[in-house]
Amino acid sequence: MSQHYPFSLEPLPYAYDALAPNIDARTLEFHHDKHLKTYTENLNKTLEPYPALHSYSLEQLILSVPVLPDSIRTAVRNNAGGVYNHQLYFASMRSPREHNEPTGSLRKAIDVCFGSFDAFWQAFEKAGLSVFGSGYAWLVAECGGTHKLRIDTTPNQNTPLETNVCPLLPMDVWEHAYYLQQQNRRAAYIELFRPLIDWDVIQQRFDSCCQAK
Ligand code: MN3
Repeated sequence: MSQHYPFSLEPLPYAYDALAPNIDARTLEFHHDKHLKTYTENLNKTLEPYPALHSYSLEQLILSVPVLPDSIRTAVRNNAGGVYNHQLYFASMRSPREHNEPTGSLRKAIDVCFGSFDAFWQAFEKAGLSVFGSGYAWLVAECGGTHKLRIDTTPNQNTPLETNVCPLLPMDVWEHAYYLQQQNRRAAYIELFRPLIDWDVIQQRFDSCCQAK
């Protein structure tokens, strides 16, 4: 993600029906083509009168939120976060697989930090259910030498970048992520999210962000 203003709507990395039946095509189409598009357009509208910010990447904008002018701080947090979080979320999924679990160094870190993959998943599911209103559950890495993993939640479109950790896996638990298909059944959506996680991509994030910090 090395884009700058004007930000464009990044295409989905798969077809609308690629995640079916776990997430149906209509849900995915609305989520990407309406919700992400709106965040992208509103981010550009917010930044348009501020040429000094036009060279900033999404990450730089998010990290700059505390020092931005009052008049745009909330809009940048919501819309840069909205674009960043959704791009990461869509890129974290692939077609559903049975027995979908990570391997390699990420699996080892999960086993060390949570006890087992099942224990991790139970905690992640609980975090997703605990978000009041709209937000995300995250698997993040603390990259200060230990590669310690932990689960966080963020409200609205806030991102874990603000707390100086490496975001590995976002789970969008806004109602718009599941309402068309599941109505108010967030737990059903979370259970169906598990087979969709592209652990190869999450492993790559674990490798690269921990090297960079
Ligand atoms: Mn969303």
